[in-house]
Amino acid sequence: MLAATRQLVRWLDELGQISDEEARLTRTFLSPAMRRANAQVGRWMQSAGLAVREDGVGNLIGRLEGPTPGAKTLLLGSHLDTVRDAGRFDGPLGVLLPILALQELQRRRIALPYAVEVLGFAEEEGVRFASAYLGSKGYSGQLRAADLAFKDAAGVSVRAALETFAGAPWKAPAAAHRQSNLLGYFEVHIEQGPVLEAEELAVGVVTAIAGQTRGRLTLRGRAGHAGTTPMALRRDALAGAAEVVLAAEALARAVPGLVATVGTLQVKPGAPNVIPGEVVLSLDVRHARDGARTKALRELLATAGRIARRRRLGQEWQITQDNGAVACAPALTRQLGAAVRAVQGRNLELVSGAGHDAVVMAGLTDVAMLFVRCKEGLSHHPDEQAAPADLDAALRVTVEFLSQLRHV
Ligand code: HGY
Ligand code: MN
Ligand code: MN
Repeated sequence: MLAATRQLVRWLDELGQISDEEARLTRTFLSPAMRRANAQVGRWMQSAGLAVREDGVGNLIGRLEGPTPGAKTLLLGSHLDTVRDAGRFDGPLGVLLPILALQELQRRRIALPYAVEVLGFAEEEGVRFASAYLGSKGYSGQLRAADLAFKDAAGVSVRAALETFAGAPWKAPAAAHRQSNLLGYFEVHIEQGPVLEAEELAVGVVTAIAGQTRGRLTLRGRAGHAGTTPMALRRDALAGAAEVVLAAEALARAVPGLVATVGTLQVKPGAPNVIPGEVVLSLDVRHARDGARTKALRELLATAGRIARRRRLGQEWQITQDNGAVACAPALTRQLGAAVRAVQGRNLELVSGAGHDAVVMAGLTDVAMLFVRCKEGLSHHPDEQAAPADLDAALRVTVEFLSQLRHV
């Protein structure tokens, strides 16, 4: 095993301790833990000889200049934010591994014919504002006014949160690069699924990333006394939401390749002896084919409308994220596949059901992704685990890919 891989394991463990919560790993957009994580990863980037900066959206950027001023740049990275009660690999692996791959290339005295930027995106999961990819959108000049208007549970907008974080009025950062001076974007990420484990492979190459729509469905009934209001007179928003949750599950079970998830429920006013007057539920719908996803969403909202009418509830739907499926760049992916075969002997191509910053970066440049096997495909869970031997394979593939990369 490479010494760099042993260092990677230590860094992942150390970064996994930087959290906004005592007993579990939670690091959300612009939080105090995010500042501490950026500072720590920034020091590691500097130890690898990278020039480090933080942009106006809180992304951490480490740059290694190329041999000539006009050299093109290869972007490498992933996200440093996490879900609640997260594992320590989802995101940070794709930021820390490239730093150590660059150190390994320096150790082998391999000079790259291009510049490199290692990116630690500030917000990929979409936990705080229910809208994912705000970091990579900001970095790539794709942040929109609508994105800045999203509000968190406390009613704070993205714009206000950014101004507080920066201590200055919001100024949209220009896109960090023009497409013409980029070689592409490469992301290493745990698979978060069972395929590599079933195939007994350490790594595989991503061909496409499923599209996803996220939104908030608000059901409004009437709060009332739990003891004196007859059942027939109630307009119980939570009972209605419960029917919607089960309808989402039933539809996804019925449509091959469709997944639908209600991950959060906000119940108001939220007292044991008060009939819930209002519920806001999050909805996350995904499919590898955009037509199937949009059709399923239409059906689900129609079902929710029938439930709301029957229960005399008001209904409001707000989309907070809508990304079509994205194909990885064939030429870049072929080169990555060659690096996988050189290290692992065999390559496997697979589609990602999870979203990644590569979805957004595909709007700026060619993208390629390397997946790393994770135990039982478990992710978004503290027991998320990638074996050191698999991390070693991923690091060797990345070193091989970077050293062989030819401008396509
Ligand atoms: O939700 C996802 O697909 C990713 O983990 N952000
Ligand atoms: Mn991720
Ligand atoms: Mn994730």
